[in-house]
Amino acid sequence: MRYFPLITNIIRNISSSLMAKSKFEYVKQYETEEKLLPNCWIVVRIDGKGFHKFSCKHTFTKPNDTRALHLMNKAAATVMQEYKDIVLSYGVSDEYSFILRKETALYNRRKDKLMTYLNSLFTSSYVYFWKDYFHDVKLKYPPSFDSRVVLYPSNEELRDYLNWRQADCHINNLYNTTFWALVLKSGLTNIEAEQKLSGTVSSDKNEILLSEFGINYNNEPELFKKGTILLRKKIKHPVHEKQRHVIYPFHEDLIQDSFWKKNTNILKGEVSQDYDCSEVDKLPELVMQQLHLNNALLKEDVKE
Ligand SMILES: Nc1nc2c(ncn2[C@@H]2O[C@H](COP(=O)(O)OP(=O)(O)OP(=O)(O)O)[C@@H](O)[C@H]2O)c(=O)[nH]1
Ligand SMILES: [Mg+2]
Repeated sequence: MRYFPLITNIIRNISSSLMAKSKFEYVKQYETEEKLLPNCWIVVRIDGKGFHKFSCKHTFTKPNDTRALHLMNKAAATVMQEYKDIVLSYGVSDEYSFILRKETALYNRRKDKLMTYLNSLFTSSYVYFWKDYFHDVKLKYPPSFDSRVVLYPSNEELRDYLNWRQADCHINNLYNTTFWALVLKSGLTNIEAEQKLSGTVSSDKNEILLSEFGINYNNEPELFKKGTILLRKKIKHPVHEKQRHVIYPFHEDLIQDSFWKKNTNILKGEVSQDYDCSEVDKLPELVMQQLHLNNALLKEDVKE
């Protein structure tokens, strides 16, 4: 009788292991898993699906909607807060690139895990924070984003990747600013504006903007001209002056060496760097939110 519990346990263990290895289990062998090469920068780029239509349906301002751009930045900052191995993110229009440090061991460098987790957190954050940026504009249908992973073995290639995205931002923004000025201010049809701009170079567009609309392209917002670079920075809290780690948005030229000389930590794969923001008039809203501060009153909403 005293052996009865022992025998029952053995029988239970055998039957549960038989259940775990059901006859269907073999299908698992069909699953594949791609591990990303070691010692390479990992870039995950997401891009809005059909945002031409999405921006029309949600009456985005042309050519740049500040609410939409800040919402993209908020969603990307949320991703960076969750995944500390992202050293830099770069966003423009409906796309965001996330750069993971070369040595990251996140999810054992499994491609599917990295790509899908980053993408789904970005997408859910975009929807979750929508109302904070668009207020009365109702989200009419769920947006989605594609994503891809690209590996770059050297710092030079990583920099050229980012240069490519920022150069694209400049080219598209100059074109779109001129195109929409012609359509919205001069009353040209889309086709007429397209024809007028066909074959023009940058200086021609700058000239059209200045002579026809009094717009000096250089004075356009940096957010539109340069896109957004999100970096991890250690800053002094403006109220209690303790150090705080934040995701900080910059709108500057990353093609120049000076950007990389200022931010030496990025290529070293070191995650955060001190930033003296005492010279900045006003902390960006994205940073104020992380510090639980209200920009208008600069007083703490929530005690830390
Ligand atoms: N009006 C306006 N439109 C924007 C803004 N940002 C993005 N878009 C729209 O989003 C598009 C993004 O370009 P793409 O990614 O090449 O186009 P897409 O329609 O998203 O197509 P797929 O990415 O191939 O699915 C732009 O061409 C614009 O039509 C904005 O701030 N204002
Ligand atoms: Mg798109």
